Parts: sequence; structure tokens; C-alpha cells
Amino acid sequence: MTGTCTIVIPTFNEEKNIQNIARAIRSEYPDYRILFMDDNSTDRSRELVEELGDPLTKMFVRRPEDRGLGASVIQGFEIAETDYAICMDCDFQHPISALKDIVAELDKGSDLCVGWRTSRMSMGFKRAMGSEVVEMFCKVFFKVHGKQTTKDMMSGLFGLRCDVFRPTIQNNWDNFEIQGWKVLMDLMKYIDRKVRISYVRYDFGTRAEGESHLNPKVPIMTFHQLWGFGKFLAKFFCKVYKFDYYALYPRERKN
Ligand SMILES: Nc1nc2c(ncn2[C@@H]2O[C@H](COP(=O)(O)OP(=O)(O)OP(=O)(O)O)[C@@H](O)[C@H]2O)c(=O)[nH]1
Ligand SMILES: [Mg+2]
Repeated sequence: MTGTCTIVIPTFNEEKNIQNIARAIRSEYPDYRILFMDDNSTDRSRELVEELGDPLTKMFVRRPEDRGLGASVIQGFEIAETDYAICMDCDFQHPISALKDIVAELDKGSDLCVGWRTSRMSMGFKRAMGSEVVEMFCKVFFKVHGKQTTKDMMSGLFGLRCDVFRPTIQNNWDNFEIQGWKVLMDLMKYIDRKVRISYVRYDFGTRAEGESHLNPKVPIMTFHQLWGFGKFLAKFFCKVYKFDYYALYPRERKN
């Protein structure tokens, strides 16, 4: 028997994609729940989700003081009321067809199924190379700290068994990189047991509509996930790019 599934989609101002993605998922998967984790979008996203009138498609509007892509996804996993939860972006960069393959892997007994990109070139050469290099760098830190890695640590498409990951989420809420983008990496950092990992290969696409939210703080926040030395690097790059480190991480401010 197949497990029940929630598709967790973090959103911020995705009015150009939000109905299309919900309809595309629904046309292939009549039973999956869709949960948009929205950070108080200022566009028509909320009305557009209501307009769909789909009882299995919901939008959770998050507290404004808690804004963050990482926090949105992790909270979505925590509140999902299904056996499995899969995270994907709203802009069609992740193929809808991969969702059933992820569920099939979880049905077979994996705790975590990672969407493993065949190539990152759709991001453009420079960004793709940067992403590969940062990923290799991160993996070294994970190995040094005796942590499990995955073949695509920075993939935004992955599914998990909620019962396995929920305790980790609940016990580490204050440790996660709230505004960070590398949610899978965060979960692998804190998961307290060896999880059974499987993979689904996929072609990473380009954004369908709307504006990218990628910003220069994303790599800094990725470094910050890498324990003490990573925090040192994050501070260094904040200085170089003239960002206020303590505005990003107020809890680290010394009194
Ligand atoms: N909840 C929430 N979602 C966000 C936030 N920033 C971005 N998102 C969503 O996270 C997903 C990934 O963001 P994108 O802007 O597509 O980032 P990207 O895929 O790295 O960049 P592109 O390749 O240019 O699309 C999208 O579904 C966004 O709507 C945020 O602050 N909060
Ligand atoms: Mg995108």
C-alpha cells in the first residue's frame, strides 16, 4: 500500500506560478495534499489559492517575524499530517513527474529520497560551477563531523518519512538556518541516526514565470551551516559584502 503524501512548497510572491503548479500536481496526483508555506506574500498568491477551491490544497501564512525559506520548509514538514512530505519549488524547476518516483522509493522503505540533479547547467555556467564547488566544500565538513552526506546535498527536491524526521525537527528548531536555503543539508546535520537514503534522478529546469529570489546572502548562509569554521567564513564574507552579520544572526550577538 502506498503512503499518504504532502507536497510542501515554500512561496513568496509566486502569483504567476501558484495556480499553475497546484493544477499541474492535482492533474497527475488526485490524492496528494499540497501545502504552500507562504511568507506573507504581498501579491495575490493567497486569493489565488483560495480561488482554486481544492480541499486538499492549503496555504499556511507564516508569522512575519519568522520569515525564511528554511523555516518555511521545515515547519511544513512538521505540520504535514501525512506519512510522507516532499519539498519542491513553486516555479516548475522541479519536474512534477518525479513526485511519484519519490513516493515509490519511500514506499520501498527509504527514510529519505533525494532528487539528484542530472546537471545544474540550467542555472547558468557560473552559478552551476559555484554550486558544485560549494557542495564539495560542504561535504568535507560533513565527513569531518562524522555526518551522513547525500549525492546532492543542495537539492531543493526531496521527500522524507515524517515520523523519522519529526523528532529531529522538534528537537532542533532553534538550531536550523531559518533564512537559509539548504534545508536538506540542515536536516542531515541534525538527524540523529543513519537514515536510509535513495535517489531519483531529475533534469533541473529553468524558472517558468516570475522573479528569482536568489540573493547574495544565500551562499553566506550556506557557509554558516558549516559549524564553527563555517560561521567564521560567514562573518568574513559579511564583512567583504558589507552585510550586517548580527542582523542575520541576532542570537549570536554578545551582550
Ligand atoms: N516561504 C518562503 N519561500 C521563499 C522565500 N524566498 C524564496 N521562496 C520560495 O522558494 C522557492 C525557491 O526560490 P527561487 O526564487 O525559485 O530560487 P532559485 O530556484 O534558487 O532561483 P532561480 O533559479 O532563479 O529560480 C520558490 O518557490 C520561492 O517562492 C522566502 O523568504 N520564504
Ligand atoms: Mg527557482
